[in-house]
Amino acid sequence: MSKNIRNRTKQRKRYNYLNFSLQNNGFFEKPFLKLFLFSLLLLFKSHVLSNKKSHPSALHEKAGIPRPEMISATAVENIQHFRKIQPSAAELVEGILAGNITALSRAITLVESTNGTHLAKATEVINACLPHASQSVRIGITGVPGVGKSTFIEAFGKFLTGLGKKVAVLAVDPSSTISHGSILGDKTRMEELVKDKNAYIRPSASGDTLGGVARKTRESITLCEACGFDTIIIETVGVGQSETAVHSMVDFFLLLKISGAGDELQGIKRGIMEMADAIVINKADGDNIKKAQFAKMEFNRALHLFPAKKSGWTPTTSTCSSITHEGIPAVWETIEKFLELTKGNNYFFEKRKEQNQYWMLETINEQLKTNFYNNPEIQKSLDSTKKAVQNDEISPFAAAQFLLEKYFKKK
Ligand SMILES: Nc1nc2c(ncn2[C@@H]2O[C@H](COP(=O)(O)OP(=O)(O)OP(=O)(O)O)[C@@H](O)[C@H]2O)c(=O)[nH]1
Ligand SMILES: [Mg+2]
Repeated sequence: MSKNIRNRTKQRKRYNYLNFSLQNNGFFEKPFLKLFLFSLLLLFKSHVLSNKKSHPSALHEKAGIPRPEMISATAVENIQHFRKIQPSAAELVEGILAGNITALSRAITLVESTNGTHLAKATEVINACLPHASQSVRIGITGVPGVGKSTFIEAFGKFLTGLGKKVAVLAVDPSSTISHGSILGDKTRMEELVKDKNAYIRPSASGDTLGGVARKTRESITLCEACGFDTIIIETVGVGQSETAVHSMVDFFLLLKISGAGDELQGIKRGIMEMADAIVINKADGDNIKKAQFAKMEFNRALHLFPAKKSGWTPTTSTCSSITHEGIPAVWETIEKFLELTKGNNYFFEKRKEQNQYWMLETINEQLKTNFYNNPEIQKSLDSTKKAVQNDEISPFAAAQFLLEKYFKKK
């Protein structure tokens, strides 16, 4: 009983205490809370204002990290100079002739531009560069995807810069018209060459037609040569028409192959074999050496079945490994022999003249086509005429004639 009374007294005491503290809370805390919140607000405001003073806008730039010493101050200055301003044609030419890579890249971008206003400036730059194009050798390299073109160019390019040469790598890649340049991804395969100050790697131009892309690469060659590059490598994927375009802009055409399952000649286009000045079997390393040797023999036999070349050159076959670099110097020796022969019999110079004519005609064809399809009158009638042809309402030839007449009348 007495325990019960003690418990109840305890409970009452606790209740009284709680009651008292609640009452006190109500009484004391409200003004305190207000004061506390108010001072918090003041603090926050002053913080924001002081921050605003030091960061006037969201675009405020921090000082950043200092430039590492290994980066040349002159190079940075050159890049900044050319980025900031839109250099005139004369300035670009001056930069290119002085060996400035930034000026070269800008000029190539100009050449690749589809903006009509850039055309005149690009033409001016190219014309001014033409007389200064260095004595160069232009090498075309083709091969199916995965054959090792990029790896080969990395090894071969490094070998050439080791000889004191200045190497420019350009590309004609039909797939790049969609993917905007495959060498760009390939740059990872050319890790060493990318870093080499005597090498310049440019992803292939993008465009609507192979002809357009190839023409831009052809013009880029002139710019690279004027910039002092004496060895120009043009890479292309050996699937489609791009080899013909590349063959028409190089002195030496190299077909890269790998050994297969003994059926080396299967599926290889006769046209590509005919164009090749050398067939190099890549990946001749490890277990693959014997197979590569066999493939070499087979290609050699096949090449002898082709008629003799106008150049007087007998195409060669060899093996190499772009990984171990075995056989890479021999490829250059072959090219040197080719140059000696074809410069001696004048074929080298005659071929370049022929190529120049080819590119003039190609450019006319290309421009006429672009101009035709961009004509507003043609654009208006093209779709309906196409439909009429599809529905046999008009013959394809009559429809073409109808559109051409429309185009020339409006000219
Ligand atoms: N063992 C060996 N592997 C090689 C050699 N050359 C290239 N490869 C490998 O073959 C693969 C394809 O090489 P790439 O250089 O990307 O071939 P690619 O012809 O440029 O290919 P695409 O750019 O797709 O047309 C890579 O995994 C290379 O490491 C070689 O000489 N030996
Ligand atoms: Mg590649």
